[in-house]
Amino acid sequence: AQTPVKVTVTGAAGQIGYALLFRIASGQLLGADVPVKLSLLEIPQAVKAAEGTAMELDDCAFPLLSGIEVTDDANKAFDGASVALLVGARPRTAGMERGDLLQANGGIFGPQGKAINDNAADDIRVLVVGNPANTNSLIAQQHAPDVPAERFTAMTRLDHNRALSQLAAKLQVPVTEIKKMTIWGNHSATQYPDLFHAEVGGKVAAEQVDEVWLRDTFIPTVAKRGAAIIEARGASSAASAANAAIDHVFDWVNGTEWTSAAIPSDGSYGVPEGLISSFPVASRDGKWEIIQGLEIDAFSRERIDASVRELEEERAAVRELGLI
Ligand code: NAX
Repeated sequence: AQTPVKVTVTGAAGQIGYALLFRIASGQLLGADVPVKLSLLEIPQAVKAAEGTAMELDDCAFPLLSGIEVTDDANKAFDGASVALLVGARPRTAGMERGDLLQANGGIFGPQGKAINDNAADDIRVLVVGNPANTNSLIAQQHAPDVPAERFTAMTRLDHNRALSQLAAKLQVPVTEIKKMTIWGNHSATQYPDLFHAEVGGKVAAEQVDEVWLRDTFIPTVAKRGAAIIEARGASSAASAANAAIDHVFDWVNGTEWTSAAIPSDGSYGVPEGLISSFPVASRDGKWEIIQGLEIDAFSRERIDASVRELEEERAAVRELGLI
């Protein structure tokens, strides 16, 4: 039998954790033939709740789930881990400035990066979900000098999936008809969902919708969907975020021709090297590759640049705070 793969989930007692863990244990993260061991990392006051979730995982008697540990010790949680889903983060609360938010998250993602560096398996792959996801991923990466930099990623797959579903609804086509969707930049309101490279029925998507809809409805609807979910549900996206995390890791491990993921920039498309920014990516042999050679027109350039500028500002801020 195959050795179980250890998957660590932080913020395991939270609402995304609750939507995520059962899907991992059922085989959807890595594949229906890959046994998994789960490690649930929480802060001390939430360990008991995470233990409750672990009891429910037990009660599913998942054939692929070979063990569960619950801990508040990051070194233990990441020991031997091959996949780390960093979901727990410090949310922005009323009156909190960006500097305070970055500082609080630096206090989480710096030490977790170091714990990954010191304890994880050689093939560790990290997906940061907790916001501000791109910059939290950068902080963790900078504390893990022994881990290849490209193993640190952040999630824009939820934005990608939102863009697919908005476009499918507009054109009255199944989502499977849409190819080459791309989210560029930061997982924030500045993100740029790009219809100039997306294709529907083999033709450019931007040419099948009117310009006003693209600019004034599509882009803001995708970028502000998180807020719309909070408004409707009274709670932030959880099952859809968990679903996107599953998609991201599954494709990273098993390969894909085209999706969106925030990965360390190599300077492609004018995105400064090292920023963890969303790109059109393929995955081959377990590695993300930025899809090259796309023509970027003035409309897209302006929007990519604006989102990348925000990422640069966040990087400058965490440098100034001594967090990286
Ligand atoms: P919850 O508040 O329900 O859960 C967060 C959990 O993290 C809590 O149980 C908390 O105890 C735990 N936690 C806090 N600090 C921790 C630490 N240092 N170590 C381990 N655990 C810790 O939030 P939830 O709705 O699950 O969202 C989690 C994060 O995902 C938030 O930062 C949220 O902003 C972010 N999101 C990111 C999305 C994306 O597309 N990248 C979309 C969904 C979501 O908004």
